[in-house]
Amino acid sequence: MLQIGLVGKPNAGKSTFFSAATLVDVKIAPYPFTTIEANKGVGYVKIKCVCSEFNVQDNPVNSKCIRGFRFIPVEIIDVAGLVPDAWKGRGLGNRFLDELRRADVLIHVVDASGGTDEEGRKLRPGQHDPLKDVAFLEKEVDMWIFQILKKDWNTLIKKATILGSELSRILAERLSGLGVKLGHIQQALSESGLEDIKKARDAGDEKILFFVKLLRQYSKPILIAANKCDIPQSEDNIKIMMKELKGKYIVIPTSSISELVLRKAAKAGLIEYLPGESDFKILDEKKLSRKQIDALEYVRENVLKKWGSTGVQESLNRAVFDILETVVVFPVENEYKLTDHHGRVLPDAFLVPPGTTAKEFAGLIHSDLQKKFMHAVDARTKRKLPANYVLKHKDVIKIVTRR
Ligand SMILES: Nc1nc2c(ncn2[C@@H]2O[C@H](COP(=O)(O)OP(=O)(O)O)[C@@H](O)[C@H]2O)c(=O)[nH]1
Ligand SMILES: [Mg+2]
Repeated sequence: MLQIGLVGKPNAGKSTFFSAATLVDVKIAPYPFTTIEANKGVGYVKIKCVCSEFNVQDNPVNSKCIRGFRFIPVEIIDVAGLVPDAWKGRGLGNRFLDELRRADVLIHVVDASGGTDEEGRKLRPGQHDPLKDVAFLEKEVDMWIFQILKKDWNTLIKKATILGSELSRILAERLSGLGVKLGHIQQALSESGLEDIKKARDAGDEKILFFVKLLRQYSKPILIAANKCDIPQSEDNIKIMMKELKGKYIVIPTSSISELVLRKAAKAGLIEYLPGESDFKILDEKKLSRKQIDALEYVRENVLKKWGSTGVQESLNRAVFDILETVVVFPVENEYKLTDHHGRVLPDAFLVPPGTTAKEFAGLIHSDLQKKFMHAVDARTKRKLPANYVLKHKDVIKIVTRR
């Protein structure tokens, strides 16, 4: 499953974001190092489902369809707070960084109110510059990769020279545990001018670090959730962050706590609310206390009306669809009825990396499907698609195999 890592300093709101996104209760407390074990859970990205386009009633199996929106599962990990110099092992740093190995994309939860210092200690809102947190996190992840590479750099170069193999392959082998792909390494090597083994051999720390920065951008891309947008002091900070980080980061104003309040109320049947929506409806006012109504109204006025949504769903969606450019594919066995062999309509929605071909997709479902692959069929046009057809977002396809 595609994995999203939540990162940031203590008390930025990672666990609250995690609880909201997964609606799993985890310990939420106002002091550092509350979360020692990284929490893993299932959250969802949300798309407009194809059921309405085909005008069918679907029977989702691997995902959920609510009011025409398909919610597709992703794995979310809540990593305990990063403190400065975590890469040197400070504050259980390495352990936390290790938790990010498998992450495809990171959501950096930043306290946009400026109400926590760099170690996560409480301050009055407005006392800390959240832009500093962005730079700090970049540095931590960069130094983490750098120290791993630096330690073995000469050995790796020698190995590439002796074996006569490409440096990128040797590096990919070394970094495979970090979830760094060969393509990312090739791209970063070429952009840092280290493709040439002689240049790589002579590279100093600065040059290696430059390569590492590029590598981090490709292999662990980051989206910024400017959290606590419900606090008044956040407004100016968010404007500054958006301006300063423009072109470099996607910044999403977020109020994790508001999303948690709304999801809990919706789960309890008190309100009608779908994640990502810009409003909610109170179902039965009599069941709510004055305090609960006030809290909900506060969220409506200070978050939903002001920012458009709580930002939690948008953060997940944009990380998956805008940063990773993930494509959703609906496989079916009957291209007319859009069913699987049990007769279920549009049962599954798969998240696949951009550039995935029809035959590769068959392999993601089952290795046997790939072996016996003949062609695919586009359920919209009923046309045959060749093995090397590159899947498009929301394709509905049937895989045809040899007997
Ligand atoms: N006002 C406000 N407070 C929040 C928000 N998200 C989290 N918090 C509070 O910030 C504190 C730390 O949250 P937590 O999720 O434990 O942070 P973590 O250490 O990053 O996991 C708690 O007191 C939360 O209630 C938010 O969106 N708005
Ligand atoms: Mg936490």
